[in-house]
Amino acid sequence: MTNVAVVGAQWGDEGKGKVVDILAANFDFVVRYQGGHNAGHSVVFDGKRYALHVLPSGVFHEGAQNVIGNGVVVDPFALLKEIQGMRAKGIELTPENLVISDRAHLILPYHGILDRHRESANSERQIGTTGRGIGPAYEWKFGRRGLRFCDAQNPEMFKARIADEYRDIQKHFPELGEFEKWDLATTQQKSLEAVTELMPFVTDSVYLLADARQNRKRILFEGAQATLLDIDFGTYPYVTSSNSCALGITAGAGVPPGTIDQTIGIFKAYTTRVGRGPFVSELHDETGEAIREAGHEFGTTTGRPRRCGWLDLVSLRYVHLLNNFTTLAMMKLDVLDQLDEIKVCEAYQIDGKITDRFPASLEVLQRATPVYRTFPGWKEPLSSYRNLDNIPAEAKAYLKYIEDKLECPIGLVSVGPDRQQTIFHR
Ligand code: 2SA
Ligand code: MG
Repeated sequence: MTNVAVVGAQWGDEGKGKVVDILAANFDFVVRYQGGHNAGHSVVFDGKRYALHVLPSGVFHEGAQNVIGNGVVVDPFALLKEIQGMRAKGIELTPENLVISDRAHLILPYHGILDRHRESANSERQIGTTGRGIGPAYEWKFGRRGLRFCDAQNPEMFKARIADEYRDIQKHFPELGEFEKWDLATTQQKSLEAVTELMPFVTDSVYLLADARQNRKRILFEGAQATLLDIDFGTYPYVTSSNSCALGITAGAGVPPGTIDQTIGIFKAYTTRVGRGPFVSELHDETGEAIREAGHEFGTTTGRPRRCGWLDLVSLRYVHLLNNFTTLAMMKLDVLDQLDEIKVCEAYQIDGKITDRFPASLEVLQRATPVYRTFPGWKEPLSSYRNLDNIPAEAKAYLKYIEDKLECPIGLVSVGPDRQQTIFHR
């Protein structure tokens, strides 16, 4: 097995960053294929916590080359800030260990302004975005008016195109307040400066990854957000604007189908969601609060409290169909340590009928109520276990049940945020 994908199986924040960081030591390339600095991947080791946004989670390993693929939307200001932040912590990003695809689209200041404006203007249609300009940047990309890193090779054309877009947005949204800070000349000049500063990292990643495959280098694909936030398969319109499941990898990284040998589905022992949208197994009681507190469930990028609920096997089975996981990684099992009982949503009841299918229609999904199976808790801290054979019988039964229901082995169980607090299985 050479190439592996790490993909979120819920609504994000499953712990992809931790898994990628652990695996990265064995890989030559770590590739992000979608999303942007809306992501918040945390990595903890040697007592320090690092939050990554648009940088791939392989940056802590010297041997790995990190690639920001063509499918990622890059805010050049945010990326520069992240690189500087890493430098301050002793992690140096150079063209040797970081590469940006010349085909990657830019998030420019007006995209962020538009995103935040929409989120504040009309509460009916709020998505609960991160306000980072992700949606508008993808709109520009698919509307064929986006700007890419390679476009900055011609500064005059680059500036002229910014002027076109800027005036167009201002015409349609004259009320956008933040334009005062980002007038046209400032936007043109600062954007060009920021992109120029990043140019040493920019390369044609199609050839880079083709060479890598030919030389049998190992590639790790790192998903951001997750399958239920996928633009095609998630809970539309409460999704992010990219194909965040494994189906996005070939287009977003520029590699042919068949490149991926193994796909690891990352899920938490419970479910969380940040932002709006349906969540059938959501808890609105003190158990939900307890999970949020124990799991520190607050957004890594925005600090927003995450909504918490039980594991949902209906959605997980659907997600598994799309990604065809070869292995599962169950994260944050230790967060459930203190609970008397643990529930799992096995089916939905919709209009009086029981179903195990995850519906496309949001209206239908909103009418679904969970059908639960209850498990006794283990009431013991799991954080120092390093072998699944010794864990309490109740925890073992919970894992076994999930493996059987999903027909997929759980190959890794996380019992704490540190790299060390990980149990490998099989
Ligand atoms: P956007 O900004 O357009 O991508 O928002 C659209 C939806 O996607 C959700 N989304 C996320 N959900 C979980 N985690 C994400 N990353 C950060 C984190 C988020 C944070 O790791 O905690 O800090 O708030 C992420 N990014 C996007 C978003 O909530 C919307 O539902
Ligand atoms: Mg996150």
